[in-house]
Amino acid sequence: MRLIGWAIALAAAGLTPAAAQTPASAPSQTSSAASTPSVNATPPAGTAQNPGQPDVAQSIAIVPGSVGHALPTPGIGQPDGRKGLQDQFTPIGREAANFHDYWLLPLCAIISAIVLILMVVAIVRFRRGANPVPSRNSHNTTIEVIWTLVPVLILVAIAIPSIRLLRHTYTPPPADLTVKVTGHQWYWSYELPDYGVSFDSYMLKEANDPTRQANQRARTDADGPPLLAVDNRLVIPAGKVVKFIVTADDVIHSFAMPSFWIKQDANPGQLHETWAKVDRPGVYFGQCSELCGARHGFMPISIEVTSPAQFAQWVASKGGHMPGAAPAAPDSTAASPVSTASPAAAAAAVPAAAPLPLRI
Ligand SMILES: [Cu+2]
Repeated sequence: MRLIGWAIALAAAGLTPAAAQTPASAPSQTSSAASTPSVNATPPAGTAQNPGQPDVAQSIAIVPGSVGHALPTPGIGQPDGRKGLQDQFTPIGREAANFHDYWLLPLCAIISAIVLILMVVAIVRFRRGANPVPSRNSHNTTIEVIWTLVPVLILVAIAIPSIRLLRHTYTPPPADLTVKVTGHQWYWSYELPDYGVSFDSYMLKEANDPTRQANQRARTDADGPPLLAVDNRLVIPAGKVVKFIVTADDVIHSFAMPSFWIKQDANPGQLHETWAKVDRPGVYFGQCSELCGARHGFMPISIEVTSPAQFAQWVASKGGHMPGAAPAAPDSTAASPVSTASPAAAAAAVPAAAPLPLRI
C-alpha cells in the first residue's frame, strides 16, 4: 500500500503535457531570425550548385504582406526560446494551457514540495544517530487512510478538468470549412474539396543551402523562421471553425501546430479529425511530430489566418472557387496584393507563372 501511494504521488508529479508542446522540439531561433522582414523577397541570382542559371525566385512575384505571404510576428505562432507553452490561439488551446499553467503545474509543484519536505524530515529526524532504538510500529491506520485517500482526491481533481477538456476537444462545433491534410515523405499537401483547391507545401531552403536547386525560391524573413517557412502556406479564414481531416500516403507523420494545441497523427489508410477556430489573423507554424524518415525535420507546416474576404482572394489565386461560384483560372504560384481589389479582380490581376517542378 505504501509503495502504491508513493507511486501515485510520483506519477502525479510527473504528469504534465509540457514536454509534448514545448518549442524545445522545434528548431531554436535566434532573435534576428524573424526580425524585421525583408521587403525584397528575391534572393541573389544563381546558386552554389548552378551559379550560371538564373534563379527562379527572380521570376516569381512574391509580395510580402499579400494574401498567402502575410508577415509573421516574432514570438507568435512560432518558438521564441522561452520555456513552456507557446501562446494559444484556439478555444481548446486556451483551455488546455490554462489547465496546465494554473492547475496541473501548481498541483505538481505542491506535491513535489510536500514529498521533498517529508523526505528531509525523515532523513534528519529519524536518522540513526538521533534514534538509536527505532520504533517497532508496523502500521498506523490513520496514516494509511490518509496516504490512500489523498492521492485518490488528487487524481479526481486532475481527472475532472481533464475529461472536460477531452469532451470539448472531441465535440467540435459544426465546421465552416474542411481541409484534408496529407503527410508525405517529406512534405505536406492540402486539399479544400469544397473550394476546388489542392496544393503541395514544401519547406523553403536557405539562400546559401548547397542542396537548394536553382528553381527553388530561397527563404526570407518575410516567409518565416528557418526550417519553418514553406513555399505554399495553408490559408484559413479567421473566426471560422476549420475541420482538418488528417492522413498520410506513405509512413506515419504527425500534423502538429503547437499554438493551436493540435497534434494529430497522420496514418496511411486512416482518416483522423481535428479542428481549430482561430480568431487572430496571423501566421502560425508547426512541424511534423512523428519520426518519419531522413527529412522528418524538414517538413514544416505554415498556416496563415486571414479575413474571409482575403481568404476568397487566396482561393481564387489557387484556381479554386467559393462554394456555388464558377471555378477560376488556375494560378498556384503568385499572390495578389491584399487591399487593392475585389477577389475576382485581384485574381484576374495575378500574372501567370510556370509551375515549379517537384522539390526534394
Ligand atoms: Cu513526417
